[in-house]
Amino acid sequence: MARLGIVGFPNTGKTSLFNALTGLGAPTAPHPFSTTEPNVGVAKVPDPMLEEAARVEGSKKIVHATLDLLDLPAMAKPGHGGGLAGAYLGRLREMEALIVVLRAFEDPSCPADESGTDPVAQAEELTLELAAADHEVFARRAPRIAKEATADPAKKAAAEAIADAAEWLSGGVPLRDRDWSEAERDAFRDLAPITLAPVVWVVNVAEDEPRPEELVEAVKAVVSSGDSVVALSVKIEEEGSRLEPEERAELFEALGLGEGALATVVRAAYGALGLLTFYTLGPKEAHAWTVRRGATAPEAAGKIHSDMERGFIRAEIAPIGEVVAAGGWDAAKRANLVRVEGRDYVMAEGDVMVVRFSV
Ligand SMILES: Nc1nc2c(ncn2[C@@H]2O[C@H](COP(=O)(O)OP(=O)(O)OP(=O)(O)O)[C@@H](O)[C@H]2O)c(=O)[nH]1
Ligand SMILES: [Mg+2]
Repeated sequence: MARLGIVGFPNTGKTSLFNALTGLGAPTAPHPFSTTEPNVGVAKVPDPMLEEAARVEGSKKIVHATLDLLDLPAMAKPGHGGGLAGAYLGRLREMEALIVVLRAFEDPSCPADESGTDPVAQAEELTLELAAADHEVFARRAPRIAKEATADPAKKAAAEAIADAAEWLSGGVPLRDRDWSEAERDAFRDLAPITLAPVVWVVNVAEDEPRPEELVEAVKAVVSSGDSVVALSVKIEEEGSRLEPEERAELFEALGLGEGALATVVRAAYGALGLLTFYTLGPKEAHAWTVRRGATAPEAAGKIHSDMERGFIRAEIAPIGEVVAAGGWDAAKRANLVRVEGRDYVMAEGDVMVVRFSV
């Protein structure tokens, strides 16, 4: 299961966002460094199409796709010795993607840390800190592996890749800003770089922020081009997450917020992780499954049950939108919308699948 870490400077609203995304009630406080141990939880990937499909199929139960979230302690400003604490960086290295919370709200009752309320300044500083942390590791490894490579020519390519990356990072630039080959990425793996992981930046704006889009554009201009940037009020989203769905819809409607921004954050994270959703539908349950993008039909079948991968014969496939529009799987079959695919079929986002297998 993919692990996403929520990070940022002190008192930016990380734990509040974690609570909103997971429905949990981890303690928050108006003073910095209130989180000392990571909070762990699961976020449901919002999926209106799955709910529609469950309705047309008459499924008794709905199972959403999920993401594992960690709410991490605040990132401290480096002390005079410089650099972030090793234990903290160790945790970041275990994450497959990061959600960074940037504080853009003023609130005298919970003063901002010295990192302030300018989201652009925070994004720039965080980027530099994380690049510096990776640089330290790569620059330490580079001369050693170069030496090893003189005795073992098989290590030559890896040594070059690591030296290259150390040089790149010395400019304060994240690794993900450059296209690295598969072999280069493999060479980096043991060093568990932080700046290769995709980032979703969340600008935590005041409830009455007049121009959140401008803040989004300003942050976009200073972060990696592949990163997502979302502006939202964590406070409103957290309040909304505690309401019943209908009440929440009413509140967000009144505020002109649509479905709210949490769904956007989760979907951006899901996309950043290179995952796609496929579905199985039936009277018992409508189930969303997660598989990496590029997975074949047998690999996807293996997510449901290992027997289905081992004994895979073929799959019946149709896009969920067409299944819903047709009025259900059987109706979609009658309308010839269901295709038969073999072992080599590469799954597409939103495929509904029925696996034929024998073991
Ligand atoms: N006004 C306002 N207050 C917020 C918002 N988000 C969080 N807060 C408040 O800010 C304080 C800190 O929130 P937390 O969620 O604990 O922040 P954190 O980033 O986890 O803090 P640390 O773990 O101490 O780094 C709490 O008092 C929250 O109620 C917001 O969007 N608007
Ligand atoms: Mg916290």
